[in-house]
Amino acid sequence: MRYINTSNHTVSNYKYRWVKENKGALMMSTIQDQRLTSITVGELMISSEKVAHVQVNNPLEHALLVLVKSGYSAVPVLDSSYRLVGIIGKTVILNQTLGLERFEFEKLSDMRVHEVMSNDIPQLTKEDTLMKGLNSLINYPFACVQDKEGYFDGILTRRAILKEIKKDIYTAKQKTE
Ligand code: 4BW
Repeated sequence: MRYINTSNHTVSNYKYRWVKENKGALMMSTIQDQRLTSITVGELMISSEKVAHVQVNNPLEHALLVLVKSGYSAVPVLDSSYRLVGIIGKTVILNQTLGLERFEFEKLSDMRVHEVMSNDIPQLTKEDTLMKGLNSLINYPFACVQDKEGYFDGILTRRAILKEIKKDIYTAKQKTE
């Protein structure tokens, strides 16, 4: 408070002192920001071979089996050429089987994945920045990564983004201490 009064001269003295005292932290924060913005989705994604997925024409029974066995609540849906076409989750499948008084699991063998999957897929490319990935993951637990022809490359998860941001915060903290 001592430095702030109505005189412009005193305000600029205050700003000067503040910048001087916090120069190290400001520089570090800029370097950190540059590092974060230079990281690409390709560096952080889980590659396609490690991603559990289902095929668009699979019966719902198979999709539920994959979801239960893998432990994931939702996975990508691919066509027979490994192009990304949607996302399917446990909740939507279970809702389909919900009868008036019980789950009618027999319905699962008659229905196909394409009948219930969601086409609302957050999409990224390997070249996109971490910041673009971060924006996609505000509303979704994972985003699908595909190439220009629509072939599936993998997924970017919230976990991967959070890990990277945590790493950055720790590095910045250590360097300013
Ligand atoms: O089997 C699991 N192993 C590990 N290490 N963590 C798991 C596993 N199952 C769930 N988790 C954890 C992760 O932190 O619970 C979070 C929520 O899982 P979800 O959404 O609801 O099944 C996981 O967060 P995440 O790693 O940021 O993943 C976000 C979402 O991405 C998951 C799932 O829908 C999808 N996903 C993640 N890895 C996948 C995958 N889908 C298919 N194959 C994979 N390898």
